[in-house]
Amino acid sequence: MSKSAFQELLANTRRLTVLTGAGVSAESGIPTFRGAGGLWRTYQATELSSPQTWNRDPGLLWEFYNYWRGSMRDKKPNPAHYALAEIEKRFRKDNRLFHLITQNIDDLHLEAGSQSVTRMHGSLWLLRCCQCSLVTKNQDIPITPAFEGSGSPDPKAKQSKFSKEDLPKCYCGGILRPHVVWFGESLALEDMEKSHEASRECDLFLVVGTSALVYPAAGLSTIAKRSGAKVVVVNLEPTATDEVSDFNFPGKAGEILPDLLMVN
Ligand code: BJW
Ligand code: ZN
Repeated sequence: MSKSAFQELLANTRRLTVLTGAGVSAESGIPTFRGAGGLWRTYQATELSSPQTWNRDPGLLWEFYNYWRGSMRDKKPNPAHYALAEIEKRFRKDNRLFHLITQNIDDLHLEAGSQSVTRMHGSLWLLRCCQCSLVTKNQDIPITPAFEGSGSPDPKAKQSKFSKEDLPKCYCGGILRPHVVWFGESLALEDMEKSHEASRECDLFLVVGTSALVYPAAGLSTIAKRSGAKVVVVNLEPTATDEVSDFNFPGKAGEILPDLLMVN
């Protein structure tokens, strides 16, 4: 499929669903998970952020998230985020349906103006109480005064020991954790339902900047394909989605999307 064939398809699309991953935020300066930069100290970020680490040492995990929140604070949406927000606006204006499913926890799609968004893996800026499950927005850096200056990613950094008193607390007294989804944890039911529905019901499924290795997100393009949608991939590299894709646009999302979606 050439760019013009894609654009003709887009013009005739009634319902567009987009799935994004870490690659869409790479040009905002946020490292991807499985690329260079996916390490914190000697830990692979995806292995560190787990229910097992949380149960063993919540202070260590908060040290990691404290660092990550600090380094994300000044990150801004890039042309890929803005292109997706603009195409949504155009679809709305024409009474066509649009939904964006993101695996990212950085909230940059929302900052760019996207409205119909499912954050499958939660948000770095939401906390959840381990006792009463209340979810609250929180942008404090440091997360509590005890974490001031902590969390250096340097492998030689001295590991601090945090006590229960140092951790952020809910009004009910329970400990607060990041409202994100770790491996082995279930996604919120409403997010699962919305993602499945948007994948099943669309006629064009656009997959941007994800390695498509992590389920259930990785299975959505197959659901879309089996339901009759055209599947189109924008990625720097070949990915697992290529097995079901109708066409690939290789390259950087921030360079390809504004042009492909004709919003530049
Ligand atoms: C660019 C670019 C540029 C770069 N432009 N492109 C079925 C089969 C097998 C296993 C399972 C299964 N169902 C569930 C599982 C278990 C597990 C899983 O999938 N394991 C696999 C590894 C095999 N899934 C889960 O546990 C999920 N829970 C669940 O399903 O519950 C029920 C259940 C549990 C257990 C068993 C069975 C059922 C939960 C998954 C949670 C994922 N969480 C994380 C961490 C979030 C919080 C945090 O970070 O602190 O989410 S892991 C991490 O990976 C993060 C990401 O959202 C996610 C996906 O990564 P993504 O976005 O694809 O990033 P990368 O780095 O992999 O790829 C970047 C891509 O961008 C690359 O392709 C680049 O080329 C590209 N790129 N620059 C365009 N400029
Ligand atoms: Zn609580």
